[in-house]
Amino acid sequence: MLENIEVVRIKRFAANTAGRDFAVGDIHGHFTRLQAALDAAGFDPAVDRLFSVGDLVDRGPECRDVLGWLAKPWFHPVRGNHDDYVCRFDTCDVDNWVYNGGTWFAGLAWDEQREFAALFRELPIAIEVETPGGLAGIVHADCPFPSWDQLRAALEAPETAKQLRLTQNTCMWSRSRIELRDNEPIDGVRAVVVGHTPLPSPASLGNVIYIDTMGWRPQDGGYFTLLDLASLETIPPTPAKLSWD
Ligand SMILES: [Mn+2]
Repeated sequence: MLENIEVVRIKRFAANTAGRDFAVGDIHGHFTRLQAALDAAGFDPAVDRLFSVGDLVDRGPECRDVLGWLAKPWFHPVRGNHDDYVCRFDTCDVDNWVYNGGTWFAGLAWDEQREFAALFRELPIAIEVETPGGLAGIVHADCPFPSWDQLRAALEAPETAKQLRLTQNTCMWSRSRIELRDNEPIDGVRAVVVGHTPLPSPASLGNVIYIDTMGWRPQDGGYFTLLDLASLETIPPTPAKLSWD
């Protein structure tokens, strides 16, 4: 039964000693374009890994392809707010979801909807990856605490269901750091990689790196950014400095 699956809310990955680790921004059903970006970077599925900040589906034309991508052993996404709609498909505000790109899901058969939801409920809220330069954290939208250790504790051992809900929702939905241009770094982690807020090029606030460069919106000049988690350099290279100034 679905209810008995043990949910892992934060997943840890040991350093990749054989290949490279990349993070990519929101995908939104554009897997052909994502594959083209990987090809351009010489991504090697035998040794390299791709971490995703989530928002795998909605808006784009290839949402169903996510099933094939979730089966790839080198593809590791966290849960974005759009992915969370899939998890809550039987209880969420469907009109709001359809308005935000969820039409593809409404067209699926009930059994398929359940299959998607079961897979998406396994997506962690946060991922941490060991790199030669220190720990890299990944969440969809933001880290709700001044330290990564606090986030880990709040996800692994929440005090109340309400506190857990608040933590998860902030991880998946918050834009307050970017709206406030909050430069305060997050302790206990080298970098926190996020998407959720579309930008013309990657940017950083403190050690929080924003990489949703709208690969899902090519008609507006969007492209996929691959962030190398060891060097914190991007493919394609980021114009000027990786920051607001
Ligand atoms: Mn989002």
